[in-house]
Amino acid sequence: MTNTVMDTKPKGLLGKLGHGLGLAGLLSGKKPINAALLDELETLFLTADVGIELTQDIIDAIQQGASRNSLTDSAAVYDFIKTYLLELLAPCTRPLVIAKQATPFVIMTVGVNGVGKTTTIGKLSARLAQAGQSVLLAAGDTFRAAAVEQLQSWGKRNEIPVISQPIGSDAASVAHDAMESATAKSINVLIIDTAGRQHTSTDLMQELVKIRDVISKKDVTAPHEVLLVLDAGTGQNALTQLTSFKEAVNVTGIIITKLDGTAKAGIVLAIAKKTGVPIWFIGVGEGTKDLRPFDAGDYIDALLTS
Ligand SMILES: Nc1nc2c(ncn2[C@@H]2O[C@H](COP(=O)(O)OP(=O)(O)O)[C@@H](O)[C@H]2O)c(=O)[nH]1
Ligand SMILES: [Mg+2]
Repeated sequence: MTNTVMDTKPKGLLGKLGHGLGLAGLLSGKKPINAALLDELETLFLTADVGIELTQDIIDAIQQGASRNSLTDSAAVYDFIKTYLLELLAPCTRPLVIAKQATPFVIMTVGVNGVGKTTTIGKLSARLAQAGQSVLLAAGDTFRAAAVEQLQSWGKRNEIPVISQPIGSDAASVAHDAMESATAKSINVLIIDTAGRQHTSTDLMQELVKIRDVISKKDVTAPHEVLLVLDAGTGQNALTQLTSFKEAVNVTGIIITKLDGTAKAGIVLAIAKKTGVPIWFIGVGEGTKDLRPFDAGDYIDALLTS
């Protein structure tokens, strides 16, 4: 038996997305498909951080459609783009599912410094607790003093216990303690926070691999998920992060944060193009409720019109 936590439909995403594509305006009416229109489209895509590769793919596909006469005007292009993007996102729209038989179900959270890992863990743990799961958090960012306190304050706010050790402790040892504690207390979900910065990025990846190994030693099936947190505001840089974390710890799900404010929402498409890994949630603010299940249809609607 499984239990999904993606049970609520996002509402009002339209007002929350930062910088969309604004295609509805450009493509309304029945304008001819010509070089000027394609140029404008290209600029809109690139400005919204869709990335060169995917932008080129879409423009090529439109050109092909136009030359085969299957696309005859701008309104048809709008529908075409919508369908194209929905298909692109389809493999990434799988919810986070907490398998009941895993005790605990372990989610290891990774990502560079400042992307929103700790905040996202706070929001996610609140959501899980609300859905009736018992949750335990592990303060695996032992690199920064504030990081442990930040996780503890989220824990306090939502009455969720937090396992921690003093700053500078071995993060793998925190993970080990947390595994023991979660097992002893029959906790459903253990979420492990990690550092996003070490002295070098090699140190960081080595530490993450070590944490992973310690978890697997306690339960060969764990970690059940490896969550990568990406900040939409970092633009194309997010793709580089995706590649390096995937290589080091085999990412199984993504949460994209800071899609509110000035972030360019097209980055979600670039991420989808680069990977079939599910995008479980998106972050649209700093509050507990600002974590929305990723809904491709809502997202595309907001992206195209905002
Ligand atoms: N606007 C906005 N801010 C966010 C979001 N997620 C996190 N933040 C903020 O980003 C900053 C860094 O977050 P933090 O969780 O400490 O990042 P970490 O270093 O990866 O753990 C904090 O000020 C958070 O409040 C989001 O979805 N939207
Ligand atoms: Mg943190």
